[in-house]
Amino acid sequence: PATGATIVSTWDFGATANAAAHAKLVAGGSLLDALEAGARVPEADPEIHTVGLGGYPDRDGRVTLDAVIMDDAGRVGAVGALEDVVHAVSVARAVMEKTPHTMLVGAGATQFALANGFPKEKLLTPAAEAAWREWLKTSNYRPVANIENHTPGSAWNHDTVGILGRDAAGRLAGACTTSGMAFKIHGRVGDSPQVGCGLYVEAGVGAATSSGVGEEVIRIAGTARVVGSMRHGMAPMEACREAVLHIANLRGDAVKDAQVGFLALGADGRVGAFALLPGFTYAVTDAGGNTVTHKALSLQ
Ligand code: SD4
Repeated sequence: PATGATIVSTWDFGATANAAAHAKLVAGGSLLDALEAGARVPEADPEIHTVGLGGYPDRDGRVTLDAVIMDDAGRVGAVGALEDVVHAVSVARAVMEKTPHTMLVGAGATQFALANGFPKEKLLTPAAEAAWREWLKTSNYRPVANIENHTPGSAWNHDTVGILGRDAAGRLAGACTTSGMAFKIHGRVGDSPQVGCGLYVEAGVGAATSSGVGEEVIRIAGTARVVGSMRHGMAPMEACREAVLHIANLRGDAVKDAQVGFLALGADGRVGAFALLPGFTYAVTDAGGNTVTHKALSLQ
């Protein structure tokens, strides 16, 4: 059934997230309900090693999750370095709805989640633990571009999910959830949960999300920049490209092997994406629930 909504999300696995979001809208859920439901799909999937359960741990063997949810009325909630709770996006929503704050981190985020009835679960799966033990042999931290291309045919082939939606009334919202960069320093928080970095939403303008090496996005407040460009008239794809070019110009050789991808949805329903390197993909679901996966254009 038609919902009148457009849902977009990062990477190929965005298609399953979008399907859950679309189903939620069909069932009468709000846009935020839909995006939360979408983000929960990769969070619950132990085969996806970059989000939620089964995510690769930090260098100390601890899985720490970052997530954010935001609507176009400026309501926002986020968690950084959350441990022992699978559905980081739902904890982020609880921060938004039940506290006067916008972000909780670390032990405080976990304490808040458990106090609000979220189940305590072990996030480190045997497969993720094995990958960590293998990594420990060299302990060489090197962000891998397009982790989905790293081991062809394996179950690694996914990344951070950023999901954006526009409902029939033209209202916008978004969510983003991740286990962050594999083997990061304990306590590291990436771009994903930070407003204006992993996600930004502005009424009447658009919404944007990012994936890739979070530090490069944070340096330029990436999604705030993308939405700002759209505010000044750029189309979504052009705005994503401008932010990618800015990173490339600013950072030069430091980002020659790094991936950063931006995905944007305009208040008019237009969709665009752009990345530093080839390989960034995104899924678009239209009002009728039809989903198409696209390859983003890239600088290289
Ligand atoms: C981070 N941006 O924590 C996330 C990870 C990611 O592709 O998207 N990887 O930096």
